Amino acid sequence: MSTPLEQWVESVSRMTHPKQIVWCDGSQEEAARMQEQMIREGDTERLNEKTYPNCILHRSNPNDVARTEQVTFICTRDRRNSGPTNNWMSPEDAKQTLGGLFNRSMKDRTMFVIPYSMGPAGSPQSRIGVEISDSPYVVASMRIMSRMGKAALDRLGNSNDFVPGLHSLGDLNPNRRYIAHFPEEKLIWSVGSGYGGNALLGKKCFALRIASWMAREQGWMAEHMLILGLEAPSGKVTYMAAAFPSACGKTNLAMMVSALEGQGYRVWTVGDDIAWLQPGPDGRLYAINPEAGFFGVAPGTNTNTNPNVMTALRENTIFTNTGMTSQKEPWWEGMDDRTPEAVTDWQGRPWTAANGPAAQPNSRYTVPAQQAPSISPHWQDPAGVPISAFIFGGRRARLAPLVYQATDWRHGVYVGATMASETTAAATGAVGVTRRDPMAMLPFCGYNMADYLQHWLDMGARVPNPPQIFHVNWFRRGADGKFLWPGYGDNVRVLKWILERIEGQAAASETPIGFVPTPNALTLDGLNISRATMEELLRVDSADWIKEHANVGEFFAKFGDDLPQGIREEHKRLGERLQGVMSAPK
Ligand code: OXD
Ligand code: MN
Repeated sequence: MSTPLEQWVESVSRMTHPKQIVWCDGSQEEAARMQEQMIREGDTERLNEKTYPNCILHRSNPNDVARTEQVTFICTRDRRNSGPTNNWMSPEDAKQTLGGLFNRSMKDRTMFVIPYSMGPAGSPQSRIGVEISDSPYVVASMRIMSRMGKAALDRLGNSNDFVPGLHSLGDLNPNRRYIAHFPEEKLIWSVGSGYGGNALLGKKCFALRIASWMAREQGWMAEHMLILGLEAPSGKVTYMAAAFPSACGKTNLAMMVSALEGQGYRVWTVGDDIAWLQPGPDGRLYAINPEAGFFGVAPGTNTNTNPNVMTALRENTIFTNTGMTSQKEPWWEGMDDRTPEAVTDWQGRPWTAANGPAAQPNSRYTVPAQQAPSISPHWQDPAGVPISAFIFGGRRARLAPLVYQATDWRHGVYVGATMASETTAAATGAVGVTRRDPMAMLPFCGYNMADYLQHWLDMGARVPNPPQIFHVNWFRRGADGKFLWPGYGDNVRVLKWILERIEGQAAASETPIGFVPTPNALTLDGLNISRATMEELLRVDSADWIKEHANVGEFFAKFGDDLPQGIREEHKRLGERLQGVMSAPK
């Protein structure tokens, strides 16, 4: 009798006709074979063995460098359950369209069966997935990003409790590219792209889109959040989880070298992109990082912005679409002060500035989490870590102050639901446009976002001691267009205020949008920042917020009657508070 997994593999092989089938075991030898195959295929080079041991540089097809949200579908039987913010196709149509593209798509290729666990060994929160792919790059990347191989297969045994994900490169034609999710069947089909977010199916497709659906069914949460621990001088570590849209600095914040280390404040990394959270026996929310590696944006990463990752990525790392020096070292804009001579650009051509940047703006490093000097001793704790604060944030040149605190859970959910950010290169489309992105989940929520917001409200009632909720904005600019806040390691000053608020200590003034620090409440020792700049960073401009409130109203209108009552009420109350301030005697 064959197992459910064997039956699925057999049915996929009947559809895709691979040259051969390889079951991946996750071993070192297998990883070396994948590297050799990629190098033979001509899109990958080995980097300098002395300075970057066991590192490779992969160059993708130039038309395949980011997530493609316009061809990402949530295929529910009833269109309503996919909601107004997702693309929808009926499961039948999706299977027919994609089925045509999978038909014989592996004819001359090897089909890899990749069993993996999202979440640490022994954690009741961990889940098994199996990806079938014809890309050795996917195998090599999944080995870093998840616990891949024999242990996952052993844990699965004869069970059918796994999320199947089928991936084929197809012909990489953007017109024949589809990333389809069937949440009712817990199934993923992706064809026509080798890009991480489209092709490493454990990450966005499973750990966010399918998992968010499972989490709602089962009473937990799957969120686009980093997880960090802030150690105080007493040695006590307080854990926080933060949701920022793609390429807004989650990895840098999670791995920060604190500017207040001399005062005993230190940051430990648990995860940089995804958190799975569930209520613990003590009435708090506990988070695990389902991933095992970091898939971070390279440009702008350097020894100031993220020294920990710069140390981590000196071995066993896959670089994708960065430039390369004549010494066969990876290079990207903003890596250091030098402009090395004779750089090869991300498309393998001698780099000249006329051809644009040496590194593609969304070029990436894929590195084992274990290699980060800041990795928390608890990052693989099967029970997870207890979360005391949720932090929402985005890129806002104006409007949002450096930090503010919601008044309670429901208001905090509203703050998350009204998040917005100026877009970046992590997804295809225009860069720099403000887009509403509730909880940074707009591209990743596997069901109707109105139901997702209701699930957030419900979780507050289910967790007696929920995290307190904050909002940050590292990206506010002055009249001269320059950033007002130094960011990076100095962001610990904001985390310290958050910690003190949780402990009921730090000073704040109440404004219509929530509690904002008084100018003296942040620890600014060693930072050269004027009082006027601090005031500007913390300013709440009611006239601007009234415009924002109207804009939020337009966004919420998309959900019609499905918008949860609790969100509706918070929206109304914010409007009243803002009007109250505007009409108050000056
Ligand atoms: C990512 C993304 O790669 O959010 O993490 O795009
Ligand atoms: Mn992300």
